[in-house]
Amino acid sequence: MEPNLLVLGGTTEATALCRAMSDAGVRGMISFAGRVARPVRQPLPQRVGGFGGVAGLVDYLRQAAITHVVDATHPFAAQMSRHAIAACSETGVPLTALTRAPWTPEPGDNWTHVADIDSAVAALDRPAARVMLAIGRMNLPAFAPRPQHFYLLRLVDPPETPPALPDHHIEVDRGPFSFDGDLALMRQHAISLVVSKNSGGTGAYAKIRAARALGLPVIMIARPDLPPRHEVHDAHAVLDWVGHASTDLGV
Ligand code: 3Y8
Ligand code: NAP
Repeated sequence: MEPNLLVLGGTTEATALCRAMSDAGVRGMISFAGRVARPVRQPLPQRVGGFGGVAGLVDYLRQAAITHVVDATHPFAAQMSRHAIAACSETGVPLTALTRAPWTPEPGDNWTHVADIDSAVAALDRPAARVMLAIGRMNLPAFAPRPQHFYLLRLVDPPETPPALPDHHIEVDRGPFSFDGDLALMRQHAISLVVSKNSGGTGAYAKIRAARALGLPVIMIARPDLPPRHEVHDAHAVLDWVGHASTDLGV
């Protein structure tokens, strides 16, 4: 049976993998949660929406005759990653994660490492600052107890309801972002502090480089812990893995 991959997408790396699979003639489907209005078009067939928990994903793997799962979701998409581990363990479908290393501070960086979103909120218990809060939409409600700051928010889609942050400016934009763009944006809003997820990769890194150039402190949120799983770090390694995993399975 020829490979038939399910790529759990939503990242730059997932898009690059879909391009590599299309070029190599490897069959598969990319999947999105449906978090934003228009996910970027991909060179593979795509599905949008949750599977319905682990059981739903198990059913999908069987019904779609998936031979391999590639978890190319964002490092903060921890629930999807846990579900993929559980469903592949239950069905015996091989799983690999296409991940990117966390960012590490470079000379000139002024980072405060925090464990999670709530620790970032605790770290904002300080006199009013001008904060670039570029962590997307989903975690914004957690910052309501820190109304003293001005917030520069960057969202993929305009919010249905205004965020509960009295002093904010919303930038509607989707990455990957550029150093020049983020430098200009941070100067335009006289940003004095950046809050960021340690997403890794290149698409969200512009604000970190811009903060370094401007000598700004960064509150860096560590990514959630995940159970151990097979991991690779680029699209070619995925295609190699599919070859080996297929031979092992005799598919
Ligand atoms: C729906 C699918 C590609 C993928 C591009 C990457 C890079 C640009 C940078 C900042 C940080 C943030 C956010 C971010 C980046 C890439 C990548 C990445 C960060 C899209 C996309 C989907 C999402 C979901 C969205 C979250 C949000 C997070 C915005 C597509 C554009 C902040 C993460 O409004 C919402 O509900 C947004 C939700 C999850 C985090 C959050 O909590 O709000 N990503 N982002 C995916 C789905 O439905 O399954 O349209 O392309 C993808 C990308 N966003 O193909 O080139 O690889 O990470 N995404 C973070 O890192 O902090 C923006 O503003 O500086
Ligand atoms: P999450 O919290 O880990 O997952 C919550 C639920 O959303 C999952 O249980 C699943 O629903 C559904 N889901 C998540 N990713 C999916 C996918 N690729 N395909 C189908 N269903 C998916 O996920 P999240 O953090 O909300 O991330 C959602 C999407 O945005 C993912 O594609 C992720 O890669 C992307 N993204 C997230 C972040 C971030 O900061 N979290 C950043 C950049 C991109 P069911 O249980 O019903 O199956």
